[in-house]
Amino acid sequence: MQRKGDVVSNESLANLLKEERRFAPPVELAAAANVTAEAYEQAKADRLGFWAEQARRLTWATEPTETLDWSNPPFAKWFADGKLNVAYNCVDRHVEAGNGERVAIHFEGEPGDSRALTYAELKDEVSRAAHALTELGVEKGDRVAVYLPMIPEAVIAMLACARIGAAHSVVFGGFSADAIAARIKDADAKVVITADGGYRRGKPSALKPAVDEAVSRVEGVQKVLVVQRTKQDVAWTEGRDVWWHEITGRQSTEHTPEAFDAEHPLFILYTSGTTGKPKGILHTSGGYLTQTAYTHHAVFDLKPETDVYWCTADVGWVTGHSYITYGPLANGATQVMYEGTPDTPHQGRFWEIVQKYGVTILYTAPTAIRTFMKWGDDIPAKFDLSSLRVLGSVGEPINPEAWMWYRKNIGADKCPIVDTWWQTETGAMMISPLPGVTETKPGSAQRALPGIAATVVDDEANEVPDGGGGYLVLTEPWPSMLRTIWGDDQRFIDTYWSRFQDRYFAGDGAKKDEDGDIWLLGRVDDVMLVSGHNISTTEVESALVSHPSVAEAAVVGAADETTGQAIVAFVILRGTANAEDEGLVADLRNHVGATLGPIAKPKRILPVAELPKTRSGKIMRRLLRDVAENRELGDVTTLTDSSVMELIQTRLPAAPSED
Ligand code: 6R9
Repeated sequence: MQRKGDVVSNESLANLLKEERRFAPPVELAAAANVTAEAYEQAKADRLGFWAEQARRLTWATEPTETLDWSNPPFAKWFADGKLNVAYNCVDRHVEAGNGERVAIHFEGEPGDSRALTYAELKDEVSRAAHALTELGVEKGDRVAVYLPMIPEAVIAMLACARIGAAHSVVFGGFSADAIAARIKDADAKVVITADGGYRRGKPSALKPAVDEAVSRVEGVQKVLVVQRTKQDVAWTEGRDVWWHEITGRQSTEHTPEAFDAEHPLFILYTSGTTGKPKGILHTSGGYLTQTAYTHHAVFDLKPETDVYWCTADVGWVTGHSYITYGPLANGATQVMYEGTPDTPHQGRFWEIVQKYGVTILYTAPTAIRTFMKWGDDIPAKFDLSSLRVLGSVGEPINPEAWMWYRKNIGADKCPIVDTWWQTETGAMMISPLPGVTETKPGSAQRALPGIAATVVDDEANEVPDGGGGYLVLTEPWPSMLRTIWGDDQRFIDTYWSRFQDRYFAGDGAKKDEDGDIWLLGRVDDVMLVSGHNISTTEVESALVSHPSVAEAAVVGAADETTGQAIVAFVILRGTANAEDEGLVADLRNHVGATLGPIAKPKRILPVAELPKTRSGKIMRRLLRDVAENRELGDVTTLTDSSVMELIQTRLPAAPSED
């Protein structure tokens, strides 16, 4: 019997397995790769020994002698008797090693202003900010909320907190006062760091008013530290508000970092999940930094002396924490940080930045890649992208067609693509190809990284054989795992550790192909049950995106009297396709039918201009389900742009297409 959430679906499985394109690692890259196939063997032979060795990438004030303490599962301790300062590891030690003149951050503002910060300068800035926070009363163990645009001060603020042992809680700059207030309250933050505003789509966009409103609604915030970015007018509360440049400007650039326990809290990051109150995911210091540093080194093959790395994520997303701030800086990387949107002032902005800084490693999200596909191949073709050597993807399953587009149009058919699966909860990458080792397959994240144990299980928690599908689980603790949900241990246990006894349930559906490689199928909450068949939204979306007229698709299951659920697809068309073309909708339905089988044909297809997305570009299918089932919209606070839903709702009267 098939049940909802039982992701096994043979007809669609057969389809993914039809993906037969394979790409060997480039010979030159493989010959000089940071990590070879041996790493898998080594980690398999002695997993904890492997991680103990990776921990030596860091500089410890007290070297750990313990690796993992799993005596009280699921509450892990890694490297528990070690002590370190995370900010020292990300900044000072590179200066001490003689690399103070190396650029840490090439900042590119949206209006075109730019600023380079060397490691020596970063050390000075972080030291001043650390002193400033102390002056404002922040102490070890406190929480600081950070609500900033994509400017270097965001990284400096995070590192300053880490330096003095205060946990930061970064709130995405697009969130509302409500969302900020809820997060300040839950974490009991004492200080908020914000800015007057940031540049978005060609104009200054205010940030401080949302903080002012949030702070007026909750107790406990003593100071609001304000970075001046746009110089727009701001309301000012005397005694509470402090200009960042004024207070940091009069501090010393000398600051002695204190060593904290490896398990000292580093940050809380809220993740909304599909329902309920946001979960404050708690990460700690030594294990987190070990795994972010190792994965950044291994998966991107980072050579700190020569590479220019660029992760396009926002710091408000876990990707910005692990792969802008902590992993790259722990490794002494030179990176680009961009403030704005990809189409300001023109749709080639990303490629112009790659060309300007000679970016060698680019890490972005499928949603961005599909947008670039929509804008057209001619745009990246106008720029010199020949510096690129490794391309990364994160945030959602990448559709095989988007993967191929990325490889061809951005990677000149030569750069390996690393499709990295991980979560806010996992802290760092878990499943990904290694660029010098893996023969890649478009659309698959492939294999657990060395030292990581992942598999796919069925409803009864049995591991599925190669060729089978089910739920993705992580079977061994890992260094950068979440330690708990802030203030709610029970919810931590219930959410992640109860479904498949002792194993961490990620909430994602997945399949293993005949080689044992893993294909992610999206959140199990999104799996559709149509006439007794489980169909994953990811596969129907990939089938739609493989049609030349479709740039992006979001698929949901809407309640249906006859079939239980019916497939409803929202599609964004590519440049020249016409949304009013009746024939096109029929054509798309047939295309899905031909690719996946008739059962997967969407009942309705609605061309739309935009899709509702989160900060990390994930489609909010929950809202689309509300639309498809004519319900009032649920919580929209984590949506980046709320006008999108109004636009979509106006499309609804379109007649359902007939079967
Ligand atoms: C890093 C991040 C986590 C969820 C995760 C999964 C989806 C992320 C993916 C992917 C397929 C990938 N996801 N990377 N799905 N392939 N390479 O995105 O964290 O925002 O917490 O989201 O994102 O569904 O469970 P977070």
